[in-house]
Amino acid sequence: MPLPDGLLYHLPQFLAPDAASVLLGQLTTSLDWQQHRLKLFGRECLTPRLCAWYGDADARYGYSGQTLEPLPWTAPLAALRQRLEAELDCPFNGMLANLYRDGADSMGWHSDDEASLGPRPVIASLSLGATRRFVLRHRRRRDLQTVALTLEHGSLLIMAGDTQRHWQHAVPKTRAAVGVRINLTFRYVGRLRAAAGAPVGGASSTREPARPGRPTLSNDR
Ligand SMILES: [Mn+2]
Repeated sequence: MPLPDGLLYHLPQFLAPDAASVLLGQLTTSLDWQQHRLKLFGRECLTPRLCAWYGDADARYGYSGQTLEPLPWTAPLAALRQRLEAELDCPFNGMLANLYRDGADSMGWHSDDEASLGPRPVIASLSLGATRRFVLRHRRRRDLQTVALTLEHGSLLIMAGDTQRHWQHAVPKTRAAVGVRINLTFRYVGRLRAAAGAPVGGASSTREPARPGRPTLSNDR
């Protein structure tokens, strides 16, 4: 779908409803859900959602001042990763999961722009459970309206290109009575040295030649 300065794909029926429901049940009970502490303006608070980080052994993920050690892929997560890599022709080595318990759980405005993700990350985001609003706003251009999507059970949203550089996204709270939503965001994170400040991507890095046919998605390092 069109997004100035960005690249968004929305596949509403990536998983059939039955398969999505099976996965929702499995992941709600089997993932190692944690409520992380965040430092905001010097104050420690608990995130208004539960999180879990899974990935390859070297896929440490630093964000908001903490480093997450990956838990090993579970069978359903490994199968999803494999399908996404094959269909998108793009590598993923980690998955940040978020669990929104009800409408009071949310995600504030942010971009996934950590250096370890590289300059133009491809983030594949699978939604399971309750439908929530997902909103994007341009970081600088006030002439562009906020873009709102409803992310339904079994849908896949892909953020690519310059989306993280130019846009922020959020999952606002809602007063509607909504149940649990799980969101799986597959990513590619660079090695820890990269997270510590070494350049990732860009002109200085060695890049594999892009494979033909999919010029727009590139987590290649
Ligand atoms: Mn995000």
